[in-house]
Amino acid sequence: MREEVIDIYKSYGIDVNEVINKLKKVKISLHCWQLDDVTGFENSGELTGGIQATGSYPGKARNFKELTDDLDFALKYIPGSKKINLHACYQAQDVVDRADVSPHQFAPWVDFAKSHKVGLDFNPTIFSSPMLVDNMSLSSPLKNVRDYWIRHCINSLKITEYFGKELGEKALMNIWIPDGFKDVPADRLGPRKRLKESLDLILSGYKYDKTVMDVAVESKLFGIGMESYTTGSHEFYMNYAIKNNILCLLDTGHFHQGENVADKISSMLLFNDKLAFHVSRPVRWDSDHVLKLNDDLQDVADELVKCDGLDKTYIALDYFDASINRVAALIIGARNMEKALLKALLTPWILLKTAQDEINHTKVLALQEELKTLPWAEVWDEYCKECNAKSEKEWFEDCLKYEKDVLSKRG
Ligand code: RNT
Ligand code: ZN
Repeated sequence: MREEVIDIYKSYGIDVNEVINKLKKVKISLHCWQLDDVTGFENSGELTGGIQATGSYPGKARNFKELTDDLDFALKYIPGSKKINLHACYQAQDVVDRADVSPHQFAPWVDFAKSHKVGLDFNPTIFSSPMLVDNMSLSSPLKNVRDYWIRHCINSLKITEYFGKELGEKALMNIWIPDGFKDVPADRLGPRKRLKESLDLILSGYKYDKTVMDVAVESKLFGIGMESYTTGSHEFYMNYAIKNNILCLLDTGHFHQGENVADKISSMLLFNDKLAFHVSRPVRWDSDHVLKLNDDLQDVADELVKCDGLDKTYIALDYFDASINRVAALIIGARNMEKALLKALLTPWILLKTAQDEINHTKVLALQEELKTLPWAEVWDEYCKECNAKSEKEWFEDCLKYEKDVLSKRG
């Protein structure tokens, strides 16, 4: 990096090296499910309901070995601190029914995490299952269906706690359910009452160690086949989370088009000690496209930094594009998240806030635009170099070689 770059940022009161060191500590949780279109290892079948991935690019990971090979490759090209986000359908040995998952099935993942010096997060898998009856799980009118998923979630708490203890790094367990209705429901309250009771039973069903893990609940506005109502709406979970001292998870693809998810961060952090994120890119609907370094992503990163939220937030990626090289997709999205955070950390928020409080909105606008042409890309290259992750020019070449040597040989 040129000395001049350091001086330019210094003139705005920003210490570039301090920024780089800060960014190195921010954890990004990489979702394992981008590498196999959310298939998991229970059987090789496709998704059967609740969630969808589209595309048929060759080379998808088909088992634990292939998926961890891909992760092993991807991790080298993503700078900064990383975690791996797992789903319960990624049992790595002695596969059991989902209701019966235990730490044993995930022990190989802990070994992988230890050898790669990454943390782990966990999600009960409440989709693609015959026990999802009429698109309903924890809010189903059928008691046996609710009980099945309650058991699955309680066992998932134990697995998450095991991750946190084994790795000495807090693990997040996030609950997302697809429950909802295609058409206008006759009863909106009933399913939500049942979801509330199910969540209460999960949280009282196992007293997990809060020093090693957190629990979050993730809302959704609508889904394909659930266009008119989702039981787990944002209002439902926002209230449930604060009342029960767990975390609310905001998936950036789960709100109205045009709704600014970044704007929610300041409000959420005023009333919650912690917050969780799934960073995704919606295209017309919750389509889970690969993260681009666009204004929406930048807004989220900016707010996290401005609100002093980096230490209070779990950041996980959540997208699954099966139409392109899946390893490249993981690397591109993760690097873009890191770039957005870097740009946010390189911004002199004090100057901007001061101008706003001095009621000088012209200066705010002028400064906001001026900052856009600062040489952040040089700082990015330096950051990648210090993290031993390759530069923008280099990583893709390696990825193409990996595709040729490894991915293309998969049947
Ligand atoms: C689905 C949710 C959920 C999933 C993952 C696989 O709309 O975003 O987070 O993407 O659990
Ligand atoms: Zn999500």
